[in-house]
Amino acid sequence: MVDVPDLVEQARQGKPRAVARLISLVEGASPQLREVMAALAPLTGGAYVVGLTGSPGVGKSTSTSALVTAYRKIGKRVGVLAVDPSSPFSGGALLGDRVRMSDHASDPGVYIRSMATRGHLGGLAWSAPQAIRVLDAAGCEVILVETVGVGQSEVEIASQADTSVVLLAPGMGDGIQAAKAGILEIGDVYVVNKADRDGADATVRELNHMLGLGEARAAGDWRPPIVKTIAARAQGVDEVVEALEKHRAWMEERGVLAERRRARAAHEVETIAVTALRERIGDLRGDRRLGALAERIARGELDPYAAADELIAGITKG
Ligand SMILES: Nc1nc2c(ncn2[C@@H]2O[C@H](COP(=O)(O)OP(=O)(O)OP(=O)(O)O)[C@@H](O)[C@H]2O)c(=O)[nH]1
Ligand SMILES: [Mg+2]
Repeated sequence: MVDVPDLVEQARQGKPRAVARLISLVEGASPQLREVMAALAPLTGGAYVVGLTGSPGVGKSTSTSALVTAYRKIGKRVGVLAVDPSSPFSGGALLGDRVRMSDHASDPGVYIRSMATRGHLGGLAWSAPQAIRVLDAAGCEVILVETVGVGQSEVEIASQADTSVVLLAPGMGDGIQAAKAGILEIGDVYVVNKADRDGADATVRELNHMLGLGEARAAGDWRPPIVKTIAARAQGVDEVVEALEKHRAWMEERGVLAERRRARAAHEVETIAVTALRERIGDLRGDRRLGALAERIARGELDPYAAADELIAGITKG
């Protein structure tokens, strides 16, 4: 058993080991999470959460690392969460992340963590927001969340940020791939990285067209900017920070930030509740109650809807 109040206090002071420990509790879906989250709740709300998403290899980690440097320059405490849908120990991508991120390894103002789910039922959609809460409570003023823009839950995580950044690179039909993956709709800021390669301007044009950025918008609507970067040389990164700050200011002026955070909280609750329900229903397999209901359905005495209602009523009673 973990001494939760002590661990939370240490995390609040920004002690990396305590933060790591708390995120491990999230990853492992620890039964002590209820206590942890209750203790963290009053400490949260200070962080600005930025999601970065895009196809594999587009330069998310390189950009994240460059953004960390940029935010450190202006004195912000930064948290990074690299969300990996598979195991954190397989695949070269994360190894690459570690190498690049090691630039910041000795900086106490930066906390970097990659996270996987180890097959928990709720998956990343369940765990990522809770890991973000840990970093928020630990005093990170900016939290950068890197997710690969493939798969529904990764896109979902990215779309739950305060500001979502969608990265593309020239060539490879990246724009079309992004559109297929459903990440084109979620961008508040678009980045065309690898601008040192041929075709960056064509990608910007293509993106402009796909997003309908040429079309008229209502006055005061957010018009997602497209920023060209060479993340590997930290070029254009200050412009990305500028675009992020503009979006944040725009959201604050219009109450959009508060609205997004409420929507995020609602989504979080829903995910936790649905996961808990699914777990309880899963536990019922082979259970007498479910068996009895199935028996009545098979005999034509009961329809499956009525049975499902009865089942839900039964498991939510306690
Ligand atoms: N030419 C060029 N290469 C870049 C640039 N930015 C990143 N790269 C390279 O692109 C490769 C992939 O970069 P990453 O930052 O690991 O990309 P990622 O999107 O995080 O990749 P995954 O996490 O595997 O999806 C690396 O070899 C980088 O060095 C750039 O601006 N120009
Ligand atoms: Mg990466």
